[in-house]
This record gives sequence, C-alpha cells and structure tokens, in this order.
Amino acid sequence: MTDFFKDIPQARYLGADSTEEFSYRHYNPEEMLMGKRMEDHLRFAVAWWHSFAWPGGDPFGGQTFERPWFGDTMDLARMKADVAFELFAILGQPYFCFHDADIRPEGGTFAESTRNLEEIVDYIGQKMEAGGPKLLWGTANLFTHRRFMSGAATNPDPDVFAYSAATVKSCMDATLKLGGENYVLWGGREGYETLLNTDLKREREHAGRFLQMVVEYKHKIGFDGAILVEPKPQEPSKHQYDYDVATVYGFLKQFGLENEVQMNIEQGHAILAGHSFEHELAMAASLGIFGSIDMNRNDYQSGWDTDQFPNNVPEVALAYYEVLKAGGFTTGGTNFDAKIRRQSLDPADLVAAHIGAMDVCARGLKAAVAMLESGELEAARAKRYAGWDTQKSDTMLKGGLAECFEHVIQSAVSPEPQSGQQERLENIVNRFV
Ligand code: XLS
Ligand code: NI
Ligand code: NI
Repeated sequence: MTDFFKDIPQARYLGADSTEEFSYRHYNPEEMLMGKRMEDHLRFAVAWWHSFAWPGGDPFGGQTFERPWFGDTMDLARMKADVAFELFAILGQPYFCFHDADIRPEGGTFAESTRNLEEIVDYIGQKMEAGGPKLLWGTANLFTHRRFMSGAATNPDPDVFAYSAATVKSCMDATLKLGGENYVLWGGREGYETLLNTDLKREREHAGRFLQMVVEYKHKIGFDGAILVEPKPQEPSKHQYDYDVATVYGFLKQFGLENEVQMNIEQGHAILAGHSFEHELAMAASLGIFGSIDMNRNDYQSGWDTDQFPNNVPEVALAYYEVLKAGGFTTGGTNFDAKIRRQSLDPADLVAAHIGAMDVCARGLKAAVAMLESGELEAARAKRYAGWDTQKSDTMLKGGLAECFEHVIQSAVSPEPQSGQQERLENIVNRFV
C-alpha cells in the first residue's frame, strides 16, 4: 500500500442527486440497458501512460507533476504499479491498458529492457490475480525513444525495423500472458516530415509487411484477441500513413489484412483528421472493422492532440449511438486515452477526472440507448431510403448505364427533391441528451 490516494474513498454509484465528490451519479455498473449490464456495454479502461507515466509537459514547458514513482528503477516501476492498482480499486473500472515503456524502465540493451518488462509483467499479473481489472490491450511504444525518430516499421534503417519487430513480439507476449483482449498498434512515427528524404512506396510496403508479421505471430502464439490499428492523421509526424479509418482500410486491403485487423478509434484523432468521432465509428462499422475506442476530447481550436477527458454529453451520446448500432463492443472497450491538465497536480484531480468521464460516458450511453429504443431516428432513416427497397431499384442496380437510360425515358423519370429534415432529427436527439 502506498499513501498516494490517502483519504480518497472508493467511488460508488449514489445516483444523480449525490453531492459526494467521489461518487458516480450516472455510472451504475449493474444497471441493465438493452439486456446488458452498463459495465459490459462501456468496458472502461484506464490508460497507464497518461495517468501514471506522463510528467505534465507541453511543447513549452517540462515536468509539472511530482510523483514518488518517477525514475528509472524496477523498485519505482513496482511502486507505479501499486499506485495504479490503488486507483483501479477506487474507480472499480473493469480494464486497463499500457505500453511497454509505461510499466518498465528502459534497459541499457534490448535484452535488459525485455527482462525488465517480463519482471514487471509478472508483478502486474500477481496483482491481477488478487482481484481488480483485466487487460483491455497492450501495445509497444515505438515513438518516444530517439531510435524511432525516423519511424519504426517505416524506418530507412532495417535495424530499427528489426528492433521494432522484436519489441512488438515482447509486448504481444506480455499481452498474451496477462490475458489481454486486444493488441493495439498506433503508428506514431510511421509517416514522414519531408518527401525530399522519403521513399513513400517502400515505407508503406514495409509497414504492410510489419503488420502481416504481427498477424502471423498472433496466430503462431494462439492469441485470440483482436489486432487493432489506431488511425491518426498527423502529430507527431507531419504526414502519417494511418490517416483515418478509410485510409487504413485501403492499406489493409492492399496487404490482405482486412479480415484480420480492426480499428481502435480515438475521438481526438478523428477531430484532427477533420472528421467527427461518430463519422469514424460509422465508417469502421460499415467496413466491418470496428473494434474499440480511445475516449477523450480534443480542443477544437488548438490543432494538436490535447487528450482531455470527455465532458460533452451530446457528443458522447452520438458516439455510443454508433457503437450500439455496430452491435456494441466485443473484445473492445472504452479506453480513457486522456490526461489531466498539467496544472492539475493533486491525486484527487486524477480520480475526479476518471469519475467525471465515466459519468459523462454513462449519460451518453443512456441517451444513445433511449434514442435507439425510441426508434424515431432509424425510422426516419429507413423512410429516406425506402425507394431502394423495391424490386425496380434492385433491377436497376444490377443493370447498367444503358438500362438506367431506358428506364428514365420509358417511365419519364423526373426526381422530386425531398427534405433531409436535419433540424427535426436534431430536435429528436435533443430530447434525449
Ligand atoms: C497517441 C495515441 C496513443 C495510442 C497508443 O496519440 O493515442 O496514446 O493510443 O499508443
Ligand atoms: Ni491520441
Ligand atoms: Ni490513443
């Protein structure tokens, strides 16, 4: 036991009227929605990197947080794990996620880093056996260390490709060992700064082969979780190959991976790509590659990935509406890829951020369920496309341009524009949020 969160009680569901700061007003794990417990709908995960490893820096200033576990020793890594499980015990969320670099100190050699990882994975495994959350996903940090500055799988240096592949192997082994339900790849440095020094074709081919290797290894070790790619359009690289869901789908098709890999979609990354979160979710669902979400909130002005905790219920409601329409999560979940602001120094800030975010998501989910159960939005959508549910339309699609031409002449087709009814539909949404 550490005393980092001393005096902060375990958070419990006390209902909407509760004024207890560290209580849930909306997140009630046991509440049944559409025949499923709320906890099983949302599948919340805490992210090790933002909550325990991030020092509070921004592009203009360094560390603001002082945490007793900051440092590069195994003892401190164990203390960090202790504190993590103390936060988990307060929150009672069912999952967590990590990168290798979040949980173990970097060693002097690859072999030493791997030994450190294995040791801390055993330590975390023991803590998991004693109760507490499960692993939603593991991943490798292939972007912070300077060796990755020109890319990991897309590095011009084959040694970096090998180092990255070896790192991913060790992280997949760790994920398997801890019973992780997914393995994530976010290509932080898989892109480029300038075309003047970049062989774009070759780099994409190497990234494709790398992902094939990941899938091959998954089958080799019998990992039955999902492999998830997390798209992001830029930052840190100026141009990133995994720009958005549609771009990644094209990439998966090129390398024959569209039935092997799904998407981990992040709110802030969708915004950076000029999309809405729900657009990215609907796109993945329509392509059959929806997997999991990184829940956060991006600043609409700043132009970089601010990774704030979500607190906009209407936005979150529209996101969960798409998640529910996609059939809900299977192996995926709601990972808070979110960090407190750098001025939020207190342990209480970290707890409150998660509790607030879980409540916002619970409200969004409940609104989404109510929207779906009312059926009004889906009825309006079905009506809008009803013309396509006819034999005539079906025959037309099977024909060609000439058949369409014949049909338009024969039946004197003259389209009548119909209202899209956006305001009326928005009014329906606003009844539920
Ligand atoms: C960074 C990404 C990262 C991934 C995991 O922008 O969101 O945190 O989720 O590597
Ligand atoms: Ni991100
Ligand atoms: Ni993320």
